[in-house]
Amino acid sequence: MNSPLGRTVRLELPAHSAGERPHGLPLPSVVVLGRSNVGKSSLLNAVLATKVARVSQTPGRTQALHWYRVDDAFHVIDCPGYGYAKTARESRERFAGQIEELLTGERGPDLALLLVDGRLGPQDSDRSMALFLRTAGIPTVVAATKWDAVKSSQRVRQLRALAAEFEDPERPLLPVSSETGENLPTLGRLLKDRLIGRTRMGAAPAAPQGPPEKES
Ligand SMILES: Nc1nc2c(ncn2[C@@H]2O[C@H](COP(=O)(O)OP(=O)(O)OP(=O)(O)O)[C@@H](O)[C@H]2O)c(=O)[nH]1
Ligand SMILES: [Mg+2]
Repeated sequence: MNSPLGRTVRLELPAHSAGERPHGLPLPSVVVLGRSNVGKSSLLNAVLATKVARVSQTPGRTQALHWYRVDDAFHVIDCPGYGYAKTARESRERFAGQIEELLTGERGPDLALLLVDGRLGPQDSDRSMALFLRTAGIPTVVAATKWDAVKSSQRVRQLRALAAEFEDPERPLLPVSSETGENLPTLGRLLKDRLIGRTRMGAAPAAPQGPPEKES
């Protein structure tokens, strides 16, 4: 593996219940969040130059919080997606509970990578998640995925619409493609810079509402 994020990666824990996390001293962590099928697992594989995470055309592929250990230096947590109404209600509620516990529990992640679909306009569930992360005090990087599938004639307008909704001076937004590798080295460096040697500062207590479960 040869990536800007690290050299070795292994799945340390598929967590199936709230509060379940790897044993031992906690490492810095980045949580990967976004709607089902937005490309979370694909991006994780691409940015780590590996194939550890399972990918599927069918939404609802990732069915647990997958804790990946990178270089024994930090964790990347690949989450089940939100917003897919066909996932069984029980699973949706369990995933939402697990993610909420992760984001608002005692040791929350140091960084969130929020993925939004670069082909679509801002979605309500993504707005809710962006707000949730802000309220929980979790520094966030936003990536607009599947940028290869956005026509060049539409890119400027599309990026403007997403930036207006999700970007601010402390929250960069980067269009990326796991297919072509566009902007992945930049994203990898951005994540690593923000993750290594930093701890979560001044996180607010519990957020006022749970993370989004499905599209309204
Ligand atoms: N064109 C294009 N397709 C992509 C890209 N990234 C992912 N995909 C496709 O999107 C689909 C979903 O990818 P996943 O990585 O499994 O998505 P996910 O967000 O992990 O999905 P869940 O685990 O179900 O929440 C797959 O068919 C991928 O091949 C990309 O950069 N460009
Ligand atoms: Mg996945």
